[in-house]
Amino acid sequence: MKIISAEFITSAAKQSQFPIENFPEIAFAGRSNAGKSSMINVLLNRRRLVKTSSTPGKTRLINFFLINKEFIFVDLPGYGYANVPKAVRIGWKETVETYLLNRALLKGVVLIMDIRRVPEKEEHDLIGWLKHFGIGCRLAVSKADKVSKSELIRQRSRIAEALLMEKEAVIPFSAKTRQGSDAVWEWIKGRIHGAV
Ligand SMILES: Nc1nc2c(ncn2[C@@H]2O[C@H](COP(=O)(O)OP(=O)(O)O)[C@@H](O)[C@H]2O)c(=O)[nH]1
Ligand SMILES: [Mg+2]
Repeated sequence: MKIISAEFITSAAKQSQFPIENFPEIAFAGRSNAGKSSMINVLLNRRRLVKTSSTPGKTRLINFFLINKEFIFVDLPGYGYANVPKAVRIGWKETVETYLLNRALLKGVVLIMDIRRVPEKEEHDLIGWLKHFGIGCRLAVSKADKVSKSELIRQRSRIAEALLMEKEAVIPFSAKTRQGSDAVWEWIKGRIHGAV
């Protein structure tokens, strides 16, 4: 995908703050620190369009970016944050669910999780929930550069199995080596152009 322009539109904490722009949207979801912002930067060939953080749980807002004046990337706040008061956690969950549930422009969700982890309640819940509402979802397992080739194969199968998915549907990804970025783009392009 040739990126001609990528610009920050707005941050939103609630529905009334969602942008009025009318373009298909692709959202990036996952635990805080999973590598969502890093993936968006890699996909867009921008080093720092989206701030990445070594402090988990910093992003509390939904950030919208207009790409090629054609479609929108949505950086969702991460779930599964440690050291955050319960009330704040519930607020974030509400923000994300409001977005996922009400945004007719949403064409698909890239779910990102660290390849070294195993799916937990949050991933199971989100996948079940997206399925229930008929929102297309693709799983990318991030930080693939952090594991050996054999560990990558093992973890990919393990994660796919836990989520009752074909392992081919799980995309190994690395923001460091750009592994998987073509595969993620292929899926995104299909969603934007209306394929199922
Ligand atoms: N080695 C490696 N580190 C990564 C990768 N993706 C993200 N990181 C690091 O993981 C941390 C969290 O990344 P970030 O994109 O901010 O995660 P987010 O909270 O999901 O948006 C940062 O320190 C990143 O540099 C990756 O593919 N490989
Ligand atoms: Mg982030």
